[in-house]
Amino acid sequence: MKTENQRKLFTLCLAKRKGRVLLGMKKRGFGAGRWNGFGGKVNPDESIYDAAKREVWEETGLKIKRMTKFSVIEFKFRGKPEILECHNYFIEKFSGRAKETEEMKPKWFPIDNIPFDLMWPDDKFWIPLFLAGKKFKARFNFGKNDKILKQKIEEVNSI
Ligand code: 8OG
Repeated sequence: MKTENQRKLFTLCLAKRKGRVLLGMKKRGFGAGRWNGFGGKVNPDESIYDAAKREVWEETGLKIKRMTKFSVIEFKFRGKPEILECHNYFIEKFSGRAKETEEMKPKWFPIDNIPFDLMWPDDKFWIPLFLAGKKFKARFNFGKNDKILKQKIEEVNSI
């Protein structure tokens, strides 16, 4: 009998304002050297939403006022049994100014100049959907050197 792969919950949050998107250069750990949104692992004792809020605060110093989920993406790496289930949020309202932290160096990018070559390779496939205000579910299977082996993106009405 095939057993269900173990799931690990993650969050990823993106802010968009006046034609620009806030990204952070990850300075250490998983995904270091890449621009990304803000997020991380969900702790066992917190909700996914609270985990997303906490990570944004820890990584940028921004206080979330309103945030809505726009997608769930599953990531699977060849040779690893677990599935990373990443819950993605659009930061619609926040207060404060993004500052550099131990983990991230933030920068606002014009939406027509997003540094896809310096991001996770899947991002160029789904960030345009986020920018267009779509909701979706997706799955990416990675092989060696983070090469995408298989992908599926499905737009949905609600998530
Ligand atoms: O706690 P840690 O910083 O290691 O969490 C990893 C972060 O990276 C988390 O926000 C989820 C996010 N992430 C992946 N894979 C991918 C990906 O392929 N694209 C993007 N944009 N983010 C990813 O774990």
